[in-house]
Amino acid sequence: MKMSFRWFGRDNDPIPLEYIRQIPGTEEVVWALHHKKPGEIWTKDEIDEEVNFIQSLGLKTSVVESVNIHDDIKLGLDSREEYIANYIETLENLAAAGVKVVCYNFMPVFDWTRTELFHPLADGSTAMYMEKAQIIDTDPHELIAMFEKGSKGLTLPGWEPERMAKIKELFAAYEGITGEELRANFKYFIDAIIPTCEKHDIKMAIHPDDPPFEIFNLPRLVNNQKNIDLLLEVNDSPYHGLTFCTGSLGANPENDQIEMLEKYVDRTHFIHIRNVDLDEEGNFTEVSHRTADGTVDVVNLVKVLIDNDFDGYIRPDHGRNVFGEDADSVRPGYGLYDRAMGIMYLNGCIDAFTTT
Ligand SMILES: [Mn+2]
Repeated sequence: MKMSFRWFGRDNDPIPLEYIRQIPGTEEVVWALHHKKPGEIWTKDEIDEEVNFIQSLGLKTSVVESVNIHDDIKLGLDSREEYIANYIETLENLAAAGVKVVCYNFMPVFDWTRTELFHPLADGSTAMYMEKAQIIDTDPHELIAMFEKGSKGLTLPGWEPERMAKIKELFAAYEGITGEELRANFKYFIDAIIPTCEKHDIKMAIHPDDPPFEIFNLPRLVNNQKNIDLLLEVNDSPYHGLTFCTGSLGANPENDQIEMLEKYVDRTHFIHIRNVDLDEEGNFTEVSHRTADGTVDVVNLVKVLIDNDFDGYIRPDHGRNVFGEDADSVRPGYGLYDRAMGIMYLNGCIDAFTTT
């Protein structure tokens, strides 16, 4: 298994690649062209420039997170044909640059959702937090009104202001869409791109929905065993696989992640490891990677990977804000220090299970 670290590019990430290289065992940078909008083609020149820069620092560029999917594809509109053709061209260009795995998601309207970005922990650090009731009890129309008033009550990171300005239209477009319809639109997309993936040896790794339950009446496709089974069944190619995210799946207490990872490890191309501390009301805090600090059994999840000779890519996922790191400059959850400690914890688990 290859250890990696997510990085948001020279314009967006204050963490120098020179520092990432100093985290023991880290050989890969998980990257993306973050200025690209969903549906746009990533050109060969743009890809080469980024890949060459990362590689010039001695790091590899095998994994991209994410190439986002245009809403017209998720909605199954006629205009999806153009966006699927663009996606295929992007995959061809990425494969030509040596990229092996593409992480993406198929969530309607929102990328990940939290209610607090700097929730104080007892040790003086802060972490992202989600209060389930605040999300579950919010009617989409109330939510739209909150955004129109400029409320900061809910945090929806990763969405550019242009997208938030369109939130009303997006909700209207998705109104009434069922899980079955969304899955059919997913199948249409994956069936269209998989021949390209097989031809050019580039694997698709869909990320679980975060949080792993319905929010604002929007359906979910990647949140529990039943739905992941249905999702994988739409196309049997091994090039249609998962990003197994232990933090996302860990926010649903019904997910037995050890059982799930054992079941899906052969279709898993990328794994995000983080711990969450899930309480009885379904609220969760993103804690340190250590098993004892939360409700995810990180040690035994790593053991499943080792026992199954997992040869894909792994990265620490969100970390806390620790050691006084400037929370304004790094993206929430994506500071250097706690993720570097996460890697060392994972390295310890990996070594403990592989050393003879
Ligand atoms: Mn993740």
